Amino acid sequence: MPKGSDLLVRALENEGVERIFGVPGEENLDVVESVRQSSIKLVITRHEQAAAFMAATHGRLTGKPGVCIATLGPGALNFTTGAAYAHLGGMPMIMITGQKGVMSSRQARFQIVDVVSAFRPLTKMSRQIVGTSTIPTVVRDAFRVAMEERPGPVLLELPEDVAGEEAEDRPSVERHPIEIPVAHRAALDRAAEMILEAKRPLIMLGAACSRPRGTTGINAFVRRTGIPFFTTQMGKGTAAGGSQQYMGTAALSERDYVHEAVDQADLIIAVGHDTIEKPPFIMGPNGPKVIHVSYTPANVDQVYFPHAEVVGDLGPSLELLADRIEGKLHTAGALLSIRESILSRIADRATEERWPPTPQRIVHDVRQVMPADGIVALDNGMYKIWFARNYRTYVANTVLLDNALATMGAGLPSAMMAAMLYPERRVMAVCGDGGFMMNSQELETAVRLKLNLVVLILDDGAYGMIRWKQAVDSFPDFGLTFGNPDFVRYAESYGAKGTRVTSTEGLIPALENAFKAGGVHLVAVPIDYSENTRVLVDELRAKMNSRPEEVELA
Ligand SMILES: Cc1ncc(C[n+]2csc(CCOP(=O)(O)OP(=O)(O)O)c2C)c(N)n1
Ligand SMILES: [Mg+2]
Repeated sequence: MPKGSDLLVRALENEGVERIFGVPGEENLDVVESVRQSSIKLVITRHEQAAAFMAATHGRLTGKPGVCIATLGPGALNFTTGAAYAHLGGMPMIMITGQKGVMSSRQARFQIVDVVSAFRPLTKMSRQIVGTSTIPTVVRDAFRVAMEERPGPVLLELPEDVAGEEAEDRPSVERHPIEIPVAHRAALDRAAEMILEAKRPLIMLGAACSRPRGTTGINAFVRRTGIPFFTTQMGKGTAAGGSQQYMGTAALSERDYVHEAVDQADLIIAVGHDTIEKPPFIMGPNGPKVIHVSYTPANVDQVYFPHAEVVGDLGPSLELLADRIEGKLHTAGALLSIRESILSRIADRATEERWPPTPQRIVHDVRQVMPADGIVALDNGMYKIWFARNYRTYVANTVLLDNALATMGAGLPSAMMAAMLYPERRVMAVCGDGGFMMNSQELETAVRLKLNLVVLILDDGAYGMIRWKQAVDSFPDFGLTFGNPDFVRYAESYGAKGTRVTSTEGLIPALENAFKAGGVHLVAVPIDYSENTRVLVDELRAKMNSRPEEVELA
């Protein structure tokens, strides 16, 4: 007779799960044994947080939930940041946590935390499995809830006595495809009319455009309409960044060069925008009209209150919208005249030779060693602004950044997941010295899994972004610096390779050699952050006559 844990693992196999990430505790041991006897691989991590980041990134990249496992109490609570990351980022994920027996227990309240309640605000669904007979349906439901728009995390708590209990043999619930409905004809007509009336239309591609299902329809819409576009940080690459219609990426909320296009537009078609992102532009009473096109209706916020909505499956809905306007748009390219001046000022000084290298130079050099389909996974720090703003993307999901929870610590685990899924592509984690050390223990996991991965560490001996904001706000320089380990020896102690870059022209060869050598390779480079103030404060202030304290980044 099967046990509860066998039914659970069988249901996971039925969902196509290939790996489970995590750190088991004694309450998970029946599940671990069932996994051992299954086709699923157990990937042990060195911290539950990293397992949750990996599972979430699996969901982000494939559209299918990644699965992670932890014990009760302390293990489960280590999932909280990963849950929030998936919840805000719209990434499907299933967390499985253990619990003491519910039918009888000889442990009093030892290690017991109300995990199901703790995760309610961090998930789409959080529930305990109370008996073996419901396992097949609960698991199927959990996967559906996690995958449905808007995707996100689900927590299932499996008490150890339910896991170990002999169960009636029940088949898993069969999966069937569900197509997302397409936008209503009336909504499409209304939007088409607004677009045809616009004199200076602009498209914005947001986070939901990065869903693996949708990118072809988005590309075609941009091409067929001829309207210039910009992207949010999480929408990068969703229509070929090299196309002649790309106007830039909104890394700041206002006053950047890309906002010259936003300020002149009379209509913005906001495709797949999700207000969990730091606002890519600020709507005001006198600004452009906005049409929201996405899988789900818009949220109304102080800075985002669209005038019309087209809700439905993105690709097919955009195709129907393009059918209505293609060839009739006589002013589609009105804003293209300012494209060159925006892009050239953003690319300014990208090849400067000063030592240590500037953020612009590092972004430029990383782009040189990454093929079009290479994946850069960013942690959170000052450099994220520079990569979002300056790194050109040609393929969706080739810059994995978190402009939603914006947590430190996800750079390395998310890069590891990308390397597992796409072993044939170059994958690089780009981390600050602060964020890297938050999950650096996973270097051991990466080495054990024999991943090919380059980890670029930007060494400024500080929580640089906060230190910079402190200076911009005229506070004294205080409390934000630290010492670092010797990154080369640190890497070597894990069985990885390490290189320290000692000249600006040495960065590209170091990265090339690291990729060519294969395995896990850490490359540390110092960074000159004086450009933060020169460009993001002084230059933009001079341009817009704005006050530095209005620049909101962190
Ligand atoms: C988990 C977490 N803690 C704190 C913050 C606030 N924060 C944002 S950026 C930053 C500094 C990042 O330092 P580092 O990783 O070294 O990158 P740098 O800005 O120095 O390049 C901090 C503390 C955060 N976003 N996430
Ligand atoms: Mg730093």
